[in-house]
Amino acid sequence: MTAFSFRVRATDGTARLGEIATPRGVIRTPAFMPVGTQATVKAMYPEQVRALGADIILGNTYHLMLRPGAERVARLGGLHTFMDWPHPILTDSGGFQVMSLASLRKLDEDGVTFRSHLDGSEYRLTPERSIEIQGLLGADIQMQLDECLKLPAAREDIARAMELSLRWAERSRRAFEGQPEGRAIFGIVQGGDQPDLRVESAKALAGMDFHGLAVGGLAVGEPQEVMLAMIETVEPHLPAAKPRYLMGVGTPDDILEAASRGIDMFDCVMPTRAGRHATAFTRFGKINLRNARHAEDTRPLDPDSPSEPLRRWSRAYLHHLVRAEEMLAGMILTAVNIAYYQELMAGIRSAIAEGRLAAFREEVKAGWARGDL
Ligand code: PRF
Repeated sequence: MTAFSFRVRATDGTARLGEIATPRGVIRTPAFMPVGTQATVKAMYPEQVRALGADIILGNTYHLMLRPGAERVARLGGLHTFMDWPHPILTDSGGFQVMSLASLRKLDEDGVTFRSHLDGSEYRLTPERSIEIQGLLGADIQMQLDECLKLPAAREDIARAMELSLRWAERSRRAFEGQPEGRAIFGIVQGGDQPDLRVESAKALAGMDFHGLAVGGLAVGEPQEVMLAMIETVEPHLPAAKPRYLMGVGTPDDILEAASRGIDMFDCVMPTRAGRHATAFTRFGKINLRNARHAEDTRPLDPDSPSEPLRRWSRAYLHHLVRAEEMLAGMILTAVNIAYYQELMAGIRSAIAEGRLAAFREEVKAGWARGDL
């Protein structure tokens, strides 16, 4: 059985090219993890997600604890078997989703009580229960329970949430003890838009023996420049030998900028959600296929893309599927967007390997700026 390990293969400025080894396979970093909230990357077969270039997907404690239930998934063989995705899975801890989806939330020192957004029934999540659930799901990479505030927020609230998250980090790390060899747990840096609180959080977590660290509490309402400034602030305090994950980010531009600043892992609903809402991400920027200008456009989204979904169908056909509300529209555009995100990550990785990330960044941005002619 392979142990969990991370190795940096090359650097370019603060950017890193690396490899995370897990018993279920290697994750090439910088990596983008498609989101599979409900034990499915919506509209995709698992083998498609894999073929489009994903090494790892994300699952959610919150959704799966409500339905079908973590104990049930465990009885059914664990999340990998249940959904038939044999490659690595990272699960989020649930705190963030409780704050954005659940109702009647009550947070205390020990954990959070909330009502399900599905049927109103009451649940409780503590650091120990979150890790127990992630263990029952069989997640390869598990996340500590944390408290993430939306921005803007008052400094005293940001400080309180960051300190609570540190105490939950210690409890989560302890609860993880005894899980099978090869699994990993990441701590989560909080601290909002306050540089000194970010540094305090990163330093404390760096001393806690996590397998990797995430930067949480960003892309929650602040401008991109604030997000990037916070990454620059914490980066020197994140252990260089461990993977760094920027949670819930982001747009292709966010990813390019954050990877340039030393982030190794990303996840976001953007490519999958946008795909179900008629938007395609391409080298020429975003294209809204609902727009009437595509009605008789025989060109594919990108004839030179290495990915079949961008080459195969005309824009006119995709426009028709969107207007007719056909399921295939969401299926094709989700594939297009996962392909584009993975193509971007592969481009970032090659550029770091060759020491030309700055030039790559300018080329990619020029393509987006050129627009879809
Ligand atoms: N914490 C957790 N999950 C998250 C976030 C966080 O801060 C974010 C913030 N962008 C997304 N997902 N646990």
